[in-house]
Amino acid sequence: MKEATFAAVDLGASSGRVMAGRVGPGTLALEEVRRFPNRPVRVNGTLHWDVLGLYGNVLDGLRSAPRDLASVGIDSWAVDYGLLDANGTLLGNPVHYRDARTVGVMDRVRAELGDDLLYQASGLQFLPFNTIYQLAADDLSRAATLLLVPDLLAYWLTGEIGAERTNASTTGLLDVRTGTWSQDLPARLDLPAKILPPLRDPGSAIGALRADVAAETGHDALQVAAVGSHDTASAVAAVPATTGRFAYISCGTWSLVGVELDAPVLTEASRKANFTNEGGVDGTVRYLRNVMGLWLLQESLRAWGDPDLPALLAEAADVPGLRSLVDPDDPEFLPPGDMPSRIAAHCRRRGFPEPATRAETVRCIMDSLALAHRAALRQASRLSGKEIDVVHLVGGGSRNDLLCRLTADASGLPVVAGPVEATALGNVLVQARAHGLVGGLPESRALVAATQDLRRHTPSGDGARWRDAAVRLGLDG
Ligand code: LFR
Repeated sequence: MKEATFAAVDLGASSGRVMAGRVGPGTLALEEVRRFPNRPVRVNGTLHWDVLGLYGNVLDGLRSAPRDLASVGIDSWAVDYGLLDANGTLLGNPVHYRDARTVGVMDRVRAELGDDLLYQASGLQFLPFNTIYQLAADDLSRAATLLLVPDLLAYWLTGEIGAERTNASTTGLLDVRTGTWSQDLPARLDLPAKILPPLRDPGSAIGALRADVAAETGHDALQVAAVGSHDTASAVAAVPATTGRFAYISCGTWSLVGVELDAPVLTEASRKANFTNEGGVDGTVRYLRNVMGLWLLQESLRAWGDPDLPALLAEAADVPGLRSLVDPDDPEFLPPGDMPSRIAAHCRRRGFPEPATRAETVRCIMDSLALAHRAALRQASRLSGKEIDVVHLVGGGSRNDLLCRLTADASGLPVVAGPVEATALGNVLVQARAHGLVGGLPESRALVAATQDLRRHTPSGDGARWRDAAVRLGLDG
């Protein structure tokens, strides 16, 4: 086989897509087959994912995909799951990680078990929505199997049950040293360990489409492949790095800011800085921190009735910078709601002028994200000992020139923006590797660098202004 086409199902928090990726020597070309919104639905006060709607869109996407697919891989956001009963039937709609059911749960678990024990066991940053805390808030009495979202869709497609490792690493229940389910944590929390399915690695085969699914989609005997099913793992696999001394920002609803390592960092300083050791493709460690990301902008746009974004960003670029600032990672910004009002109140509280216009609010978000990127990059380097020469900003945020430029200015590092569809590319590349069409991570990344549109942003050299702003905001001087 010299060239082949693979389908990537990539589900983000606000939209999903089915892409067809053609891979061969010197070739890596993505084509969008289907794009669809992913709208959470509040039912009886609980925020859910419409997982059947998503699955229906996956089937529609496969139906429209080229006939000659070599395999299909699925990735999505992390941590969320469906529970199956003993007959394999889904018990209720998966709950959205931004739902309020976990309020107070993480603090209770941390008080009970202690931060050190939790961090040494899983290496995971403390986020209130990690699967472990969601499970502690859930009713598991009828649960026989837990499936993370991509594993649930793969189960519906193939009938096969399993847990892909990169996504399993975001649950808080995977042992960071052994890469297997923790024996200790479920017992300590009274969680039934039997619901955790066997683990599988990116690049392994999951199984062929069930006969009824094959008939419905017109893909006879199509293989479903395990990929880095955590979207961030796939995105990092497709970072177009040409040197080892790189950092990445996978920028969409979240900004995942960090470096790739061979081994986890489990020091007290790392725990206190809330850095995570998530599992990457090929046993790498994604050492990173979640920064609230474009969520702040997305929710603001929603509150404003979805005005024209490019026009607003152009206006924001002309607003004087570094006046109104927020700490984007303040937990008050996590739940859905009226973001512009929260931002204004946060500025007031912190002694910064309130943004008076939409453009000023957008500028506040962009400056604040750039400062949070700066802080996370500096800490990632300091805590891991890894030197950084270049920052690769991938994902939807790489389209946002203003944010890329400000991130370069704030960090004092060159920012290479793109590819926009890094996640789908990483998904496709892991499948292509399993077919021998491309080599390991360095070769995959070189192929991305050689074939995709990238834009370089050079820092302007006004580091002192950014340092002062970081100090004023209390974000790492
Ligand atoms: C990004 C992401 C992050 C994860 C967050 C919640 O899409 O997967 O890596 O922390 O969503 O699942």
